[in-house]
Amino acid sequence: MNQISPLQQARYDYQPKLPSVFMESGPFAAARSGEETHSVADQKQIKELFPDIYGLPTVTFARGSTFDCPPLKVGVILSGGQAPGGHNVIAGLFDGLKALNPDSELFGFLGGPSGLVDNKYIKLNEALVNQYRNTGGFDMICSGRTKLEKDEQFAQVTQNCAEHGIKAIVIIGGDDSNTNACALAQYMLTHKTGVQVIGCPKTIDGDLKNAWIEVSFGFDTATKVYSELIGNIMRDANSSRKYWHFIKLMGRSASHIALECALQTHPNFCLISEEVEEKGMSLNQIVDQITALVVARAENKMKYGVVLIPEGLIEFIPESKVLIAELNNFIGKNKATFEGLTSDGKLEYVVKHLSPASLKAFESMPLMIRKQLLADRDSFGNVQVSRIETEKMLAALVEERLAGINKARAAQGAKPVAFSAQTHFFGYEGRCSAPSNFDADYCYSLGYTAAALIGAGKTGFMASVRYLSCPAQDWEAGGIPLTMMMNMETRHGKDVPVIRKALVDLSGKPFKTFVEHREAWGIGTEYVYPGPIQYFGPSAVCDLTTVTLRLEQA
Ligand code: FBP
Repeated sequence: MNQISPLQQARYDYQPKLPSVFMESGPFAAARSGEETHSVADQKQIKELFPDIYGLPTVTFARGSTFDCPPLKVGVILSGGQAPGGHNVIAGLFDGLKALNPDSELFGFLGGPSGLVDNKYIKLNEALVNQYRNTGGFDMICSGRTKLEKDEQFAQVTQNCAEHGIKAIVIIGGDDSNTNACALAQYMLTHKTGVQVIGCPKTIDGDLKNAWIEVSFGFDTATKVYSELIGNIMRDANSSRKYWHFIKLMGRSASHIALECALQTHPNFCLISEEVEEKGMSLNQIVDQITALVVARAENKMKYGVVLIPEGLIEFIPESKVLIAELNNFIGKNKATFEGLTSDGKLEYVVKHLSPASLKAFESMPLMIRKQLLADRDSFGNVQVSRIETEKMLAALVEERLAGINKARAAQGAKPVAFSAQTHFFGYEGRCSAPSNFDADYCYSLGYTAAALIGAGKTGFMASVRYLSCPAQDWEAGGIPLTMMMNMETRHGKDVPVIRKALVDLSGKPFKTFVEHREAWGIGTEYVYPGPIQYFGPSAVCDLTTVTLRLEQA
């Protein structure tokens, strides 16, 4: 065991808060059924694919009385990217199961979904769980990105569950992992295995949300960590007054992280991918906007600034989206030839086959980005947009644009606009941070809710904890059928059922608040320096939720 820091030692003693229904009734709370549910779209197809889950009513826990619960054997996996609080979901699940029956057992399958298929596990006991309470990371049982979606895999999972006598599986993951949880739940029902499947909403990206899942866990902590770092950079920029900082922020697709960080710190410029797509903005227009701001600030003697860029941006710029689709398609079809080429050879090969519009978009990008678009591909041959250094691309393009402007200024005898850029990418810095009090409480409550759903015999549900901007005791715990979040989408040329990603709502309060202020933040220096996450002290400081959640629930 590694040496433990004094802070972590103190965090072991932190008792996460639970909704009052669990404080009173433990996991024996009564599962009250609500309204019958429907999927967000494509009801007919979703119903046909998940006949035993579709339409099930939502569940809310109310005060209940103890019932005789047999010892339960339950398996748990962490799936996808790390998010602060995962260990507390497991701790809440463990405590909930032990409260249902002290002889219950929890199997932690290792390395994500593949552990469940390959039967790699450890049994979680009190001593082990105690070492991970209120800690960041997923290292207790680790995570993985194997897709659990084929019948052969489901059959293997069934066999493993039968071998151990496992009656329920909890899948802690994002939209894709919970889509797979739904398919597994349906498989278990179709084959009458008696194994229940419950999902828990995880992802720092914050794109797994709806009226019942107000936020996925990890978003709160990760955005606080990034906002602290952005605030520190802003203070540096405002002290030295010589750099423009271009900061890319994680978030595979949606811009929730960038928006939340902007609301917390008030940068000079922040792109929201969803707005870029809606307005059909080109890369040139984006560069023009940033350049205009650099010039305007320089005219006010401010040679510095901070720009936030969401990680998924490139796929939301219409011309780049078409380009990426063409590249994915072409490279996917010519994988063998493509992989045999050098980096320069790849460039020559693809330019011969792009449409004129995509060729123009491709050639407008700096060489480094063109190479990145061709270099990093996932197992399906798709470009991994998270590895595209858009922060460097934008800084380079602004510099190029300014060179032209400065040439014209020189001809008129005007002083050049000074511009010196620093680039950053904040992502991994926040994913394994020790959970904020909010995430520690929320995650523990989600795990406890999952145990209560298992005790109530539910399957094909996602644990839900609502009214999160209220004090924890007023939170409402329950569950929703996973089918409620689904629709049909085309993936790799096939129509498949998936949980719909929640992108930034351009008519929602968080985005509107940002729009109201962005001009003033652009030309002024209204930076906010949030400082580090606080774990001890006044509740107004320690239990603060995100600005997004507060605005959404105001
Ligand atoms: P999940 O959706 O699995 O939670 O992961 C989100 C994320 O953190 C994205 O923000 C990022 O693009 C991606 O994971 C990076 O993945 P990897 O850890 O494989 O580099």
